[in-house]
Amino acid sequence: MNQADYLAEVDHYSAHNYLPLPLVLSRGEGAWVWDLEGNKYLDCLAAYSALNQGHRHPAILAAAKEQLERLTLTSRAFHNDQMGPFLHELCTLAGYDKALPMNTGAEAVETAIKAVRRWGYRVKGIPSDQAEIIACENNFHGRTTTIVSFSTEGSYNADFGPFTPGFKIIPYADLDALEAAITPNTAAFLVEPLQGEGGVIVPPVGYLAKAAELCKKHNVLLVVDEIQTGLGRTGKMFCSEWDGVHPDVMVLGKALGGGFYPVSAMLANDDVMSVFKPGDHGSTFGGNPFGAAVARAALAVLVDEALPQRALELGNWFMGELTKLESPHVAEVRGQGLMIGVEIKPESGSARPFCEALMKQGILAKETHEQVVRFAPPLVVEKADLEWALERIAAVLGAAQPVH
Ligand code: IF1
Repeated sequence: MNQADYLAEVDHYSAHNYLPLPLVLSRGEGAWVWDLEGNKYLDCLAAYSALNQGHRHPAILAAAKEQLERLTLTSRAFHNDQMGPFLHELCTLAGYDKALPMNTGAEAVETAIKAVRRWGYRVKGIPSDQAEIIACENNFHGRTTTIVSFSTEGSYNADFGPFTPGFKIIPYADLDALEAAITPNTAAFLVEPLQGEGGVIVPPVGYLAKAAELCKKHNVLLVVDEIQTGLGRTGKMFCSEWDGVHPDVMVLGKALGGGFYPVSAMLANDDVMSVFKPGDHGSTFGGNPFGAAVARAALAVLVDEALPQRALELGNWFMGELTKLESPHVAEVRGQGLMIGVEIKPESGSARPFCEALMKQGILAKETHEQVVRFAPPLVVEKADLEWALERIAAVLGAAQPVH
């Protein structure tokens, strides 16, 4: 089969819930991927930050192979010898008493929603079924029916109702709105420390710290979704660290699975996590020995290779170079670490044609929110790779005429 055959097959058999760039990948290594014809591309999306450690990192590959040879799945009806060490290492790294392992990001968010609601009733004393969770405009926390209930993006929730009640929406990075929205029935404030899908929106310095103070003052749990921003992406192990915040509840996913396997987790201290008793919550696959072994290796790589520091240094330099391009099409370059958004001016059209032009130059980047090209390569990317990319990005963004 050639590329056209693969595209036609997907068009025929797959639900049309995506509009991918028209290329078919068949191999990956580090920050690079290859298509069927052997053309090479620099992966500047990194599976939306699920590939922070790069494609097929050798240490994670070795751990995965070793575990595949021994034991892959037990269910939580029995113990296995990987889950305990995984949760121990994760809790030590992130500074929490306990972690609850799930698979996808959305499942970890759902887990957090259940935990904070139950905490609201059983610890805070909110009357039955009255608990409120505050979330932000332009949020992205996943695609379950409950999570899209508080999405403000029509395409994520139009005609998927009726929706789960109990969520209040406030503008992002608005502390007055947060304080005004808090009532005695507020169990939690759920927030991304930097909005990824929202268009790489970096809140002002101090926003999360002040939000944390407000939450503390009103006995509201701060739940930070670090699924995309966590595990090194923004130049710290966790983006919350930029503001010196240790959230009451943290949700992780994506890079926790090292690009091999879906692994997610909700982390909290005992005061919150103790609301779960045997039988209250779970997952067939959560905490399975294969995922746990992969995640242990994925975490070790982040630490051993100091990937947060690498993201910081490369990100600062790369963002500076992008800013220097002075492209006629670029309204703003913004980001943190290696999570960078380049906003295209409305008069230059949408971001999509720029992504298509970049693809032809060997760079895979994905638009978000119509106007933003996102650059978020694996954190193992070499500076020389980014230099190579910059020349091509300059050619695409520097062209006097918008590319079509
Ligand atoms: C897709 C977006 C990114 C997330 C945060 C929870 C989840 C995600 C902050 C849910 C997932 C993914 C989903 C993926 C594309 C990607 C994405 F464009 F959709 F919004 F990264 F920006 N919290 N984000 O970013 O995690 O259940 O998917 O494991 O195609 O939907 P999940």
